[in-house]
Amino acid sequence: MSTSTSTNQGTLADANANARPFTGLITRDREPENLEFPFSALSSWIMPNEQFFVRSHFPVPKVDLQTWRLEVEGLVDKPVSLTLEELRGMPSRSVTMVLECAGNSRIFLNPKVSGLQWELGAVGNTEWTGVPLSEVLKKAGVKAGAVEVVLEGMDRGEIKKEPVSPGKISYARSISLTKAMSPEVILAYQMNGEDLTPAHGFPVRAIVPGHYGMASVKWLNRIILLDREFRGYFQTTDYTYWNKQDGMPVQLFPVSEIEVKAEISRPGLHEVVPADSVYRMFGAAWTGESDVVKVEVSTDGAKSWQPAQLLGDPVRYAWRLWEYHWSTPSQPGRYTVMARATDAHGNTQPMDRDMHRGTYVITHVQPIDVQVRKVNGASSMDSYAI
Ligand SMILES: Nc1nc2c(c(=O)[nH]1)N[C@H]1C(S)=C(S)[C@@H](COP(=O)(O)O)O[C@H]1N2
Ligand SMILES: [Mo]
Repeated sequence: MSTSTSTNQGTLADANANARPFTGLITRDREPENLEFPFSALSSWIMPNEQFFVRSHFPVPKVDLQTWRLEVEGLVDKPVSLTLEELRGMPSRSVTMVLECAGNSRIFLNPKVSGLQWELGAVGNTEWTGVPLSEVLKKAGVKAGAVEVVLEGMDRGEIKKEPVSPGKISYARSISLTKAMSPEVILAYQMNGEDLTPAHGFPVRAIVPGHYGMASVKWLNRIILLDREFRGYFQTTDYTYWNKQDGMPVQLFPVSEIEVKAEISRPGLHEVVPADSVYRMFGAAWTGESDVVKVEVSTDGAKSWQPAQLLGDPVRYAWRLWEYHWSTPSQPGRYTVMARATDAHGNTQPMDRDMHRGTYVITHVQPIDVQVRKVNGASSMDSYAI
């Protein structure tokens, strides 16, 4: 069972010819190391491994492959314990997906909220290879009554900032059994054809396409089947949002599915754009269990919207690159550009922030302020970089 990713995205290797040079990841936190991709350096549909952002709550755990096992337990017919060799010997598949941290774009929240101050680069799109989680669950035999699958990582630590954790805890998240049995959910040991690096979860991580990054548990070594909702720290205290449903009082839900969003790579925040020229705007757009069908761009502060061109083919769970040729104004000054995406379910990004989402799922339309300037000697062709 192998899915092809050889769509015509491959020919977009130089998709962002006017990308800023990649000069390294931005450090958002040192201990543990949290690194952001400078989004204006986006230059290809598939992100190179060394450009992929890192989001870790605890230090990278030490792994001894002699003793490492992946355990499957809980509501199963027989608990399973796999060595890395056994897991890698099982039928595998590859999935290209966008992995976005639920806190990505947090700098756009006003008033400021606590949490890592991500700009646009806590997101990436790569090809992951591994064993479908469903195959591993079938080996163990799922008992009737199981509804959730807990994914636990080897990393441990104490959260000392409010809300504090009850001492040392491990990183764990759950997904529904239905999602766990879907073919796209894999236990990945490779990223773009190379073994996972320690920062990205060596030797094995979960890959949960369509869900925010927190579901894709790194350093995975235990899977537990439950007949009820999992109530772990990262499922109840952190990574939650308030929502009203079916006339019920507001309730707290775990953040889960990705919502539709477009981001602008070029121009970057505060970039100087030549006046009276044609500037190629470029970016990426993605959504959860659907496909992006439209990206629109506004260069006049959301008064009017023009269609951008979607590049390549749609690939479910991956991002879609887009471009728009902007005829820049002759009047120098500060301008705001925006992009908004719509998916096949008819969801469009909202203009305003929904306060119920707290510090996560930041998908309202994000204004990028640029400086339009007369550039000496620049003809419109100079800035027309494709
Ligand atoms: N074990 C473990 N898995 C984890 C995390 C973590 O701290 N520990 N962080 C999660 C979050 S919040 C995100 S956004 C992604 C980031 O994956 P990356 O570091 O490979 O980009 O990993 C997820 N998986
Ligand atoms: Mo995240």
